[in-house]
Amino acid sequence: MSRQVYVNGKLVPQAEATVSVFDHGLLYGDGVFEGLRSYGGKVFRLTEHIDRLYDSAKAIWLDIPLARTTMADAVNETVKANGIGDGYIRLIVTRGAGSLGLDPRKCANPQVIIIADSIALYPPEFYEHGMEIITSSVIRNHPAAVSPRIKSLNYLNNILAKIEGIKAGCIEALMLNHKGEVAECTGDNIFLVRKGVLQTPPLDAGILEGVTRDFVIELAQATGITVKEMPLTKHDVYIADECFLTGTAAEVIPVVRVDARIIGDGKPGPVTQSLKSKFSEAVRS
Ligand code: PXG
Repeated sequence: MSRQVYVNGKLVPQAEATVSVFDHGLLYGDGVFEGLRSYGGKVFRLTEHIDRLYDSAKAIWLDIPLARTTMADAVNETVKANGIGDGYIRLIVTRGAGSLGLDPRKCANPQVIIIADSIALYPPEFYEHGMEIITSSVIRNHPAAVSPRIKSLNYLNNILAKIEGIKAGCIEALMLNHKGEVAECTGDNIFLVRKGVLQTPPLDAGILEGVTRDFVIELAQATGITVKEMPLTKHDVYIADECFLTGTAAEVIPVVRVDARIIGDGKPGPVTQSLKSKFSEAVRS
């Protein structure tokens, strides 16, 4: 289906939604993005996603040429123009067209692009029975390089980890940080359950602060579950009673095998199942 895509203030048919081959987003991955979801036409946690986009942009010295409220309106307008109920929104800001050469001063006009489309879901059996992941040999970005807190257009590190997962027959892969601690998966945050306590790596483990992660922490706390943001190792993963991942695309997805080890009893556990259904109810209400 042909989409109306927002490009720099205008909705245009997707065939006309183009960027220059001199755009530094293409030439160097110089830009930032967000992936959002809408449920029944309403964008989930829009403010949080927009705030993260502007934080990412600030960290790379990219001035987004729109006020946050205008950006939020543009997202809503794009969702509406495409008649999207349950869907996926990709928000991209590139450095814009410049010359061949890194110098961002040559890029006068950042490009703002918003795509609203239907969402490709993970196979339902993963949600029902849980999925398998492996630990990738590719470590998450060192925090002193491109900070993992920035959702930049440089995703190659994560893509390499994902390819390793795919080669091993898994659709997600766990990434460790430069200290060998558990960071996150290539496009999802990770949670463990151990003796009734929900554990997840802290932000300084070098992870993206997932909007879904924050929401699941709130949901768990509201239910009286103790949540600990703590450094975790692969050992903690292997001995966990339960494991699940969170992300905009994945929502809450159980993990039952990691590096060929069975997690808990090999089935999605009770805490995971409860948070998963609470999540579904909350986003759809
Ligand atoms: N870690 C990383 C590295 C991510 O890229 C998450 C965690 C989860 O964050 P949110 O805010 O979504 O809960 C992400 C998000 C895609 C896609 O198209 C990827 C993400 C989100 C949406 C779509 O692959 N990654």
